[in-house]
Amino acid sequence: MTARGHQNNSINDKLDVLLIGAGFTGLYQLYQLRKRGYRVHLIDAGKDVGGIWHWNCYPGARVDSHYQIYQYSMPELWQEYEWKEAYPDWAQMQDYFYFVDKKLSLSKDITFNTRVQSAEWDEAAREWTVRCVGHQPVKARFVIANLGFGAKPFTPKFEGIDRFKGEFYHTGLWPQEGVKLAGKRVAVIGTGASGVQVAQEAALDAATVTVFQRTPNLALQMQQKQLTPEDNATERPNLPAAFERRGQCFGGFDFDFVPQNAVDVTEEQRNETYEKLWNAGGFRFWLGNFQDTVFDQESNDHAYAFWRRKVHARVKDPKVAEKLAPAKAPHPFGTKRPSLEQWYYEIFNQDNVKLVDMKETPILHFTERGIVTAEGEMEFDVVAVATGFDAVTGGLTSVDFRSTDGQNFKQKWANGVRTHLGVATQGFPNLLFGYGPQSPCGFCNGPTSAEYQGNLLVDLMDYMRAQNITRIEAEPEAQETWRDLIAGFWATTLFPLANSWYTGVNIPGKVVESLNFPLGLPTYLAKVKESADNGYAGFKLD
Ligand code: N01
Repeated sequence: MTARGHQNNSINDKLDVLLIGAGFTGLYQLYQLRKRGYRVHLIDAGKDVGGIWHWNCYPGARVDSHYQIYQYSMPELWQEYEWKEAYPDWAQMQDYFYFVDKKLSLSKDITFNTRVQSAEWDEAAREWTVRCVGHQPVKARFVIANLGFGAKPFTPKFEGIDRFKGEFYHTGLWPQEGVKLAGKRVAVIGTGASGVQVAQEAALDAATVTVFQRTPNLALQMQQKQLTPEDNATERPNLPAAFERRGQCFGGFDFDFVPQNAVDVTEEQRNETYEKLWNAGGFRFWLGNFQDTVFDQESNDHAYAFWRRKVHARVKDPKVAEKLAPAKAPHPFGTKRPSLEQWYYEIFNQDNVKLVDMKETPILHFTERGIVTAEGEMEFDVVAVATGFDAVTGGLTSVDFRSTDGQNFKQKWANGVRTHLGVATQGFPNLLFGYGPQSPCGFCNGPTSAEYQGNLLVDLMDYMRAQNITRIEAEPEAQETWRDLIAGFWATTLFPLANSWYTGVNIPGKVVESLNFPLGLPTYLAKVKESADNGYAGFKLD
């Protein structure tokens, strides 16, 4: 994989559709809309295609979905591409995006290195004027923002951070040229998916690794596998069925929950199922577990106890094991996104790896040389800040999109997110979003959502074109119905008991609510179909 240079295509004509974001979602729409004859162009702040896989290049960054379903379903792509690992790393993902770009000739219709700053709606002309850094304003009838859920990295305000003389990087803004960790004293702050991966990788050759954990990650075994060309060839005939299955499963994977309650089977049956799921690896112990796991505390306790036993068996020091997998669960299992790990727990058996429990010994402040806790100063060469994102809404609230009543998304959603079907908000006509707030987003495998939601958006464009409709806006009542559906369901689950980016609680001052559509992809698709079959009910079209 080599870095590529792009000419900075400029946009001179009025567009039918301006897409923002060159990840799985935006690229799919570019391909589909162009094929259907729309004047469409895409803008991205990054230097190249890939979206989150362009930015997420920290050591150890790796996909948490197996490759079979973490790719596009277009035959010209999957019939040819060779995967090297069952759970590909960021470098392979970048390579995959370059392959997709080449096969589908996408980047000729993309302007890179261009961050969208603001956009205003012209009611008379029925079009958006979109302003970007380094480009003349762009006019488009429709804008589709495909900004992903991790567009806005979050760094807490650690005291004295400006004094620190070492290297300091947020995992979501990791330098593209890489950072050498070998032989260095590395701190990792945060133990979400990013923190677990970077800690695990750093422990291979860093001089020391200090992991600052506030909440243990209930991480699951990845069961990584290297793939030969023969493995790829053997698996290819199975891919169409796996792609098809994605639309039928809660999380857009090719497996679903066990249609049984954990509390309704014997202990022996339960453990047999757990063991099978565990050994199959990936998210199966989460999204393929008993159907009552995230609804029923007793069922959840069984899953947690099984998971805890597995972790304790791998960590030699019982005190450290207890910090990583405490007797009292930090939150119900599965209500905060588990990570996939390969040798994460074993790193704590190494002499050069230390776990700091931030609940007992929080970071007091930074110094020139490192970090001070109640136990004293620790010196570091590199600090990897893996503290997550202003997730799901952060992309939209960072751009100054102005509604018909002059508000931006931050103001509009000051009392909580409101959308219809997770694709549009009242007051922002002709502005649609993919993989956005109140869509399956955070609960859905990315490429699955890119295609299924992409099809919804493309079909909607086709419908409007066929009916000569030039304006679409979400209806306020439909937004309230959508919001109530989400909130009502959320309250029946154990999810509200966890502090996670699923609810926005990780960002100071953010409204705490379910930011994603939590009823699963099949229910989402049924709701979309219901609206489409009724002339896109819930939208005002004219
Ligand atoms: O972020 P996170 P992430 N002081 O928000 C801690 C996707 N993803 O970047 O749990 C100290 O999950 C925070 O602690 P706590 C994936 O969907 C995918 O890891 O709030 N610590 C937590 O440990 C994932 O879920 C992949 O107590 C602080 C961590 O920082 C999502 O992105 C790879 C703190 C943040 O965890 C986000 O993952 C990477 C503070 N002030 C990411 N503030 C793959 O598929 C926060 N923390 C491979």
